[in-house]
Amino acid sequence: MNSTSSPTITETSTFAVDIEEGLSNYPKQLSSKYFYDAVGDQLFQDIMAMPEYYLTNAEHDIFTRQKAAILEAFGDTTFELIELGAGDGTKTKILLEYFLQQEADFTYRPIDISGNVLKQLADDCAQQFPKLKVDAVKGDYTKALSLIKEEDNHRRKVVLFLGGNIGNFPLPNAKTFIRELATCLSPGDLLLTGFDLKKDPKVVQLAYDDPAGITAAFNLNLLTRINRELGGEFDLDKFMHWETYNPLNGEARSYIVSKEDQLVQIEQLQLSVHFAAWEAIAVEVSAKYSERDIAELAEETGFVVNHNFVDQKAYFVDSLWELKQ
Ligand code: AVJ
Repeated sequence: MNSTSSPTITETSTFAVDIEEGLSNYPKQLSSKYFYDAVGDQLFQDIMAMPEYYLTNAEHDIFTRQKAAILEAFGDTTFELIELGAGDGTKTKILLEYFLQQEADFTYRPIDISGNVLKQLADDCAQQFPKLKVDAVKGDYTKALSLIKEEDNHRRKVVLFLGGNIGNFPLPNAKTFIRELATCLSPGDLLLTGFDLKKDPKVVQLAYDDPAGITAAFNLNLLTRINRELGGEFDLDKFMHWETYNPLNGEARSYIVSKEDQLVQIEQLQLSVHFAAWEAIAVEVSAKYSERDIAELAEETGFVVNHNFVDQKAYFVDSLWELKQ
């Protein structure tokens, strides 16, 4: 597929099944991958634009200042550029533009759970970079891994996993995921991962609990989505957003907390969910790393750290790894 066609729509939706399971568990949990419906996409754009959410600016700083060093560290200008959780690709476009200027020979394969942003990204790329070959695929990370595995045109793969998306895995799960990713790659293939660094806990806390309440709205929108798509009857006034940052394990975690004892019907699941007063649903992990955590993760998953590209405030690192023999 080239840049002028629309993205391939490959659905791996298990929304109803996952929601039913998550709300039947104790403690209750819902996956943050379901934040990204049309409203959620817009709210995430708003989050990226707010001053407290430093991650976006930090990675923007890294790419603007260090794009030449990044391409140079690739060591080669022919590759397959695969992006997991590409989103709107605003920051990636800085790299794409530079790689094209340098006449790198590559196809860009963005994968994202949200069809809306992916379509936007493919259209933007077609507009801005008419020569760029784009093959966009809608899907979650499981889908992404199977695509990477199937890819066998013998070009070196460069996998982008930017923006702190890896943070959505608690540390042990990140290890499992990267190991699985490694089995889909060949020695010498590269992985560029964005890690949000451990920093002043107040800075982290504010990024996920902003005074304007945008993050709260983003999280609670998941209940609205359940209402709309599954005939749920959540009353958003009876729930609240809660955020904690644990500086020891680096996990920022968000919860949706029931403010009272209540029963919520979800028609399409034929489910009636009981919440005790102050019972919480675990919804998102956004893990933060130290450079040592990053080095250990690379070591334990079969990679060597080639280079750490850090922003000026030392808030964020894009870490380039190479898969060992
Ligand atoms: C898109 C996963 C990088 O965890 O920082 C932002 C999502 N959640 N604010 C993150 C998010 C609340 C974000 N990632």
